[in-house]
Amino acid sequence: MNYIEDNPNACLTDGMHLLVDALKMNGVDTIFGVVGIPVTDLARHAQEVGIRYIGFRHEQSAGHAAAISGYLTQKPGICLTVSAPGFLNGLTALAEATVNGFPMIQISGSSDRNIIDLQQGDYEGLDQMNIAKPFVKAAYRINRPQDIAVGLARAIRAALSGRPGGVYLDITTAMLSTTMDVNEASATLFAPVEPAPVQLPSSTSVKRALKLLSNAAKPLVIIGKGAAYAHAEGVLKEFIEKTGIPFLPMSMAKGVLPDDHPQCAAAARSLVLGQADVVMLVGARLNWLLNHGKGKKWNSNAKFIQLDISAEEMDSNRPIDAPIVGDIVSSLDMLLCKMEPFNIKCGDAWMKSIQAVKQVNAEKMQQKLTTPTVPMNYFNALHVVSEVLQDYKDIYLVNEGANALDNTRNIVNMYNPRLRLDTGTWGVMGIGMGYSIGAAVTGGKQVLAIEGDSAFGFSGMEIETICRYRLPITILILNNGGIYRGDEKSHGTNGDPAPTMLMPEARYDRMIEAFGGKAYHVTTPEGLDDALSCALASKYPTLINCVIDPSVGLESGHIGNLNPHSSIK
Ligand code: OXT
Ligand code: ADP
Ligand code: MG
Repeated sequence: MNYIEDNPNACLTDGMHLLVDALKMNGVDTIFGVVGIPVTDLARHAQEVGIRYIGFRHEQSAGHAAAISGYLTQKPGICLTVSAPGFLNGLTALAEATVNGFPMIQISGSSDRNIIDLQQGDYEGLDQMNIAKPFVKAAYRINRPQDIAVGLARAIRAALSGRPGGVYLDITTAMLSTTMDVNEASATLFAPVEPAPVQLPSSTSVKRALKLLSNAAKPLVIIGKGAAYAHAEGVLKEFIEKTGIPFLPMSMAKGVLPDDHPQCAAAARSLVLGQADVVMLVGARLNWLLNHGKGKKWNSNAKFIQLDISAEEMDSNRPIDAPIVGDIVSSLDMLLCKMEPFNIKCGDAWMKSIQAVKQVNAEKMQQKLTTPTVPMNYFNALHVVSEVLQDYKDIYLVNEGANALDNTRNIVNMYNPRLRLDTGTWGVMGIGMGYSIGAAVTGGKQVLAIEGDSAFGFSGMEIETICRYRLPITILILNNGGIYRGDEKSHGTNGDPAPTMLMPEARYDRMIEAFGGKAYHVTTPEGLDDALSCALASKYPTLINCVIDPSVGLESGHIGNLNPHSSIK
C-alpha cells in the first residue's frame, strides 16, 4: 500500500509522500541515514509504509552501509542525509561507492534554489549538486513532485547500469512540500524496466581471447570484486575447472572460488604475477593493487585478456591484447561455449611449480601461526580466529586497518562469495561499522568485523547503532596501541606522543558496555578463543579488545613500498 492507496479520498499529496511511494514502487526496502531538516518526516513516513529506516550516528557510516548493501544485492543502496554538513558527511561514502563500483544513491535534502543561487545565506545552505558531481556517476535534482518518478528512475539506471557506482539525488525543501493532485501524482509513478540489462560480448573478442589462451604455457586468471558483484561464481568455477588454469583472487574476491581450491594461487602471488605469460582479468582493474600491470612484479612479455563491462577500462594502464567488453556472466558463458576447438588445458609443469611455492609459503606461514608469543602477535591471534571460523564459514567478515587488514586477508580463508568486505579500491579507513551494519541488515547473516584499533576509531560510535538495533555483530579489535604499531617514540621535546601513537592499553571493550553490548578484554590465545566462540554463538552485539604486541606491526602493513621516504622501515 502507498499513501495514495491509503488515502483514496485525499485530493492532494506532496513531494515527500510521493517520493516515499516512488521508492516503495521501486522495491526499496531499507533506507540508511541520519535525519534532520528537511528529511525527518520522509524517514517517518517511510517507516509508516513498511520501509525499514536504520538511523546512524554519522552519515559516513550510513553511506557505507548503503554502499555495501548495493554491492550485496545488485540494487542501489539508499542513504538519506540532511543538507550541507550531513550531505558532505555522506559524500565520502558516495565517492567510495563510485570508486569501488557499488550501486548507491544518496538522497539529500537541500535548500531552495532561489536562496542558494543568490548566495543569501540559508540555514545549512550549500550548492550541493555541483559539489557532488565530480565524485559520482551522475547527479540529478528533482525540483517538482511530478518529476520524482523520472528522477528516481534516472538515478537507479545510472547507479546500476554499466559499471555500477554512486548517484546523487538532490531534493529541495520546496519540492518536498509542494502539493499536487493525488490522482495526477499517482499517474506519474513507474519503475524502470530492466535497469541493468545483460551486455553480451562480441564473439570476435571471445575467439581472440581463446586463441591467446590456447597458446599460453603459463596462463593465470585474476578474479576481482567485479566477478563477485556479478554473481559469476558458478560459471567461473566451470571455466577454471575445465581449463585447469590457476587463479589469483583480489581481496574482496576471496571466496568467489574457495581459498582452499587446489588451483588457488594466492599463496604464490609473486611467482604467478612474475611468470604468467597470458593473464585473464575477470572483473579486476589494473590499478595500484596490481602495480598497474607493469614493473618488476610482472612478466614484461605477458599478454592480457580483460573481461569488463566498461569499455574505457581497457588499455587504461597498459595495452590489453584481448579485451572482452560485456557482463562477466555472459562473457564467461560465451568463452565456455566457444572453447572446444581451441583445446585449452593448463599444463602440469606450471601447476606443479605453483604447488611447490604454495607449499613452501604455507609451511613458513604455519610456523608463524603456531609460534606462541607474549603478548600475542597478529599471526598467533589470527590463527585462533581462523580456527574458530571453521565453524562459521558463512558469515560476513568485515576487515580494515593496515597490519590488521593484510594479515587477516592472508590468514583467514574465505569459502563463499561476497562475504569478505574490506577497505577496497581506495584502502580507506572508516568502512568498518557501516559495512557491518549494512551487511547484517541487508544480508541477514551475522558479522565478524576484524579491526585495527585506529581503523575502529573512524566509525566506533556506531556501536550504539549496533546495540540499538541489536544486530548480530562481533567486533574484534586487534589493539596494538597505534597506527601500524604502538611503540614509536616522540619526535618532539614537549612530551606529545609520536604521530602514529594511540592510547596505549585503551579499553575499547568498555565502550560497548555503555550501550548494553557484551565486552571481552583478552590477552592470551585461550582467552581469545573463548571470547570469540562465545560471541559468535550468542549472535549478540559484542566487542572483543584483543591486546597485540605494540612492536610487531609493519609501517603501512604490506604497502610500505608506496611510502618509500618513510623514516621507519
Ligand atoms: O608470493 P610472495 O612470496 O610474494 O608472498 C605473498 C603471498 O604469496 C603470501 N601469501 C601466503 N602465504 C601463505 N599462506 C597464505 N594463505 C598466503 N596468502 C598470501 O604472502 C605474501 C604477501 O601476499 P599478499 O598480501 O597477497 O601480497 P602483497 O604483495 O602484499 O599484495 C599487494 C596488495 C596491494 C594487493 C595487498 O597488500 C593489498 O590488497 N593491500 C591492501 C592494502 C590497503 O588497502 N591498506 C589499507 C591502507 S594503509 C594506510 O593508508 C592506513 N591509514 C591511513 C588512512 C587511510 N587509509 N584512510 C583514511 C580515511 N585516513 C587515513 C591509517 C590511518 S592504515 C591506517 C590505520 C592503521 O592502524 P590500525 O590500528 O587500524 O591497524 P594496524 O596496522 O593493525 O595497527
Ligand atoms: P578488484 O579491486 O577486486 O581488483 P576492481 O574494483 O578494481 O576489482 O574491478 C572491478 C571491475 O569489475 C570494474 O572495472 C567494473 O567495471 C567491473 N564490473 C563490475 N560489474 C561487472 C559486471 N557485471 N560485468 C563485467 N564487469 C563488471
Ligand atoms: Mg593498530
